[in-house]
Amino acid sequence: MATLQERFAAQVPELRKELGILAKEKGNNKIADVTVKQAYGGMRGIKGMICDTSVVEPDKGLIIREHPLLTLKELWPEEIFYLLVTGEKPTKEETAALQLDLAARSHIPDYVWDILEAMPPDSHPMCMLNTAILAMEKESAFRAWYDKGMTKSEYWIPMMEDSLRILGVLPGIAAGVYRIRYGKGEPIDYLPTLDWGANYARMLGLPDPTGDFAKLMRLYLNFHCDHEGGNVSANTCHTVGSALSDAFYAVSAGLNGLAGPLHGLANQECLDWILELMDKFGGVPTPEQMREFAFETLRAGKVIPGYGHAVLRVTDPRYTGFNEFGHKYLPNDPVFKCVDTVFTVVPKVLEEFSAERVAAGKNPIANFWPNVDAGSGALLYHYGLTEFPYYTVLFSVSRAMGMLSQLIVNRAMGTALTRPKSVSTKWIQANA
Ligand code: CMX
Repeated sequence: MATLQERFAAQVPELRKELGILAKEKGNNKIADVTVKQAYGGMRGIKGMICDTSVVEPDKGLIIREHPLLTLKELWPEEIFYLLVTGEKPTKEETAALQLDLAARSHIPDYVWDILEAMPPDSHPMCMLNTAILAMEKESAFRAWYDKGMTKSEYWIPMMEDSLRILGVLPGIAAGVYRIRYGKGEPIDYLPTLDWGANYARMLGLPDPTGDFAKLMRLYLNFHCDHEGGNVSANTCHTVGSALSDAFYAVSAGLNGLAGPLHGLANQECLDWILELMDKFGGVPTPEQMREFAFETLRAGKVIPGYGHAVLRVTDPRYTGFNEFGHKYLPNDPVFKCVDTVFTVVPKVLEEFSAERVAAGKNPIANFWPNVDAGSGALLYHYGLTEFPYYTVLFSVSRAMGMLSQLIVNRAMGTALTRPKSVSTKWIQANA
């Protein structure tokens, strides 16, 4: 049995050796060309950074350490974290040791509660979460070790410490944000005998007599864990971390990116859109009514939340996994039924709208299929988590695993300070 820290420590020398060989043998090989369109277009598709925890294949979706996501859906989130960091699935004993370690780090200091209580009552839950993480920066082991003096080869050790501390407190802080923001009563303590996902479900304080909500939370935390390195939150976290800012700074920064409506906030917007749709037609609308509503949204210049993706070109396997859960546990729920039917209507609408855009000289919509955010809200709503501005916080608790595992691996690899070269429009005019 090896703890996560011991297992990763054993891997680091080999990892560094491989990198040394790669740099020597392939250091000057080319991996990308960049067009002017890409430089203006959010650097879409440019290969210019490394992420070993996961990749997103346009035609397959998320692959974690060589495993397609849906083959991992039975894993609990803490097992996924172990896998993200080490590339190996933990044994039962290793999982139990990690659970104990997280529980031992789950105490939330009083000043965090004071800060959250003092925030304006209409603060966005994402702002509350990110503020709380940032407030705990004074605890950073990385900063303490750095101030005392450490070698570069040791960087990953306090980064691992900070990561485990953040993961230890995160479900409790996130659940506390829910309870404070929505007047649900005092925060609930972490139960060391429960796993990480079920703890989060329990600390939210929603009734769960069947244990199905805890199952959903484990799945939810599993599915949102990572999405390679270039998305806004991962990329932001990576860039901040590359300056050797500690994990509290880097994760809080990454999550501020997740709070954008084109990224994680789509999570809250999706259900809003579905409920508006149901409200307008007094229940589950017919496919024809959905089509009309979808076109109305598009003609008003808005996006249909939960559809499209910067990388994916197929239905997101995470949508498929949530859809399977819905069919198994809540097949007759009206909101779930509505989401399920939207899937049969919206891709066609987007395809037609894209053709109209192209005819009008605009760029096409690259992907008509649902992403992760299209399917999860209806499930949360069913179990009584009806405050959809909170949904991105759930996403954040999960995505912190991806960001933290990337930070640990990057510090072990000695990843360099991020500093791409920007050019001016005048330079493009003269040189491109
Ligand atoms: N509804 C309407 N228009 C859409 C669309 C949608 N669902 N998806 C893409 N488009 C539009 C874009 O807004 C863009 O229009 P402009 O050129 O006028 O700005 C055009 O189609 C081309 O975009 P694209 O190349 O297909 O996609 P991008 O890589 O630029 O954007 C994304 C990807 C996710 C931001 C976009 O599909 C979108 O806004 N979707 C809805 C919001 C959403 O679900 N976000 C969550 C994504 C998952 C996540 O990161 O968390």
